[in-house]
Amino acid sequence: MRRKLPSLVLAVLVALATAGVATAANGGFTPVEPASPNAHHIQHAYYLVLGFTAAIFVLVETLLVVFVVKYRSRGRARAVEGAQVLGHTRLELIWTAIPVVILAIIAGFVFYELPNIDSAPAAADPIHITVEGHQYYWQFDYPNHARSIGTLHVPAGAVVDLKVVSPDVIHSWWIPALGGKLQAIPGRINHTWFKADTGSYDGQCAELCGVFHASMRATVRAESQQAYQHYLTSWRGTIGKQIWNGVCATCHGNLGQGGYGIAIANNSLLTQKSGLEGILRNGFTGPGGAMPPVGETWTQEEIDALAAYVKKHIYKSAPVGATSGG
Ligand code: HEC
Ligand SMILES: [Cu+2]
Repeated sequence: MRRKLPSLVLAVLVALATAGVATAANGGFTPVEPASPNAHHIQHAYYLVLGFTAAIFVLVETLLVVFVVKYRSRGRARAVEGAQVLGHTRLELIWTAIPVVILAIIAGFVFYELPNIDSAPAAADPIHITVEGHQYYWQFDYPNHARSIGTLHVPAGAVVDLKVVSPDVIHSWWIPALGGKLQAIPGRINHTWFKADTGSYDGQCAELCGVFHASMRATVRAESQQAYQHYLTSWRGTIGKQIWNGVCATCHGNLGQGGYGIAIANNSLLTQKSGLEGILRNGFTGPGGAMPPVGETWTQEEIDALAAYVKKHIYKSAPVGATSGG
């Protein structure tokens, strides 16, 4: 009895600690709350699999504990073997058949849900947006040639068709609340879609694409039709800032004070548009590391907007003697 008490206390404590996790919002066990029909259908499949695995887990663990107790040694000498059991045809058939049935149900259900995950609602007249994965940012092109970096603006409730591409390496587009992952592969065009409820949904590149993969976040903002239209007409006013924050700051720091990329706040290239354009379009490697051709697909207008922004807001903005990168 003296030896059982500590293990019992430990078991209860472990049970209490994990119960908290299990009942916390979402518990970390289930996907984020879906906000698009395809994400809803993915979640249905998830819950079906979770149901079976949870039931099997409980069954196996219960039997394990029951058997440990029931067939304990009861003072039998260590070297003496317990009763030997040889085969049980009926039991073996059952535990072969049941998994086959379970797998067939799961496969059948997934095939049943797939069309709803794969294809957008037929009647809709979708908005076509191109999603371009870059080292290390997401760029969005809208029907009227508007563009945004990092944040995708869409009207809530509209069916949005996404054309997912990449000019450099493989990335993976993933906003969990709005559906599954889709790879952005150089030389290929992939399609996915969503129909988002009003709100803001975060995601992250889901394919290791280089040192700053972790900074490759994306937000989808599903807003009113007016707010969406407003972005389409006003994007030029913010694109310089969007590029700085979404692209350059990842490596050079918010104020150009340096990080992975060198400190550039005092770099006179920030005031020379053509020189700046050269390194943005072609990238370059120096003693301070490699800068990818982050601006290879930017229009002249965007380069101009960025050049104006850095000249005004970044050049000489960081404190003198701020850390230089390495
Ligand atoms: C993936 C990281 C990364 C990103 C993103 C990035 N840079 Fe760089 N950048 C570097 C590195 C590394 C260097 C230093 C290379 C060297 O000189 O050794 C550099 C150097 C520079 C220089 C100095 C060039 C010189 O010759 O003195 C400027 C100016 C610059 N970057 C501007 C930008 C701007 C503007 C952006 C955003 C459009 C940007 N960078 C985005 C990594 C990056
Ligand atoms: Cu990526």
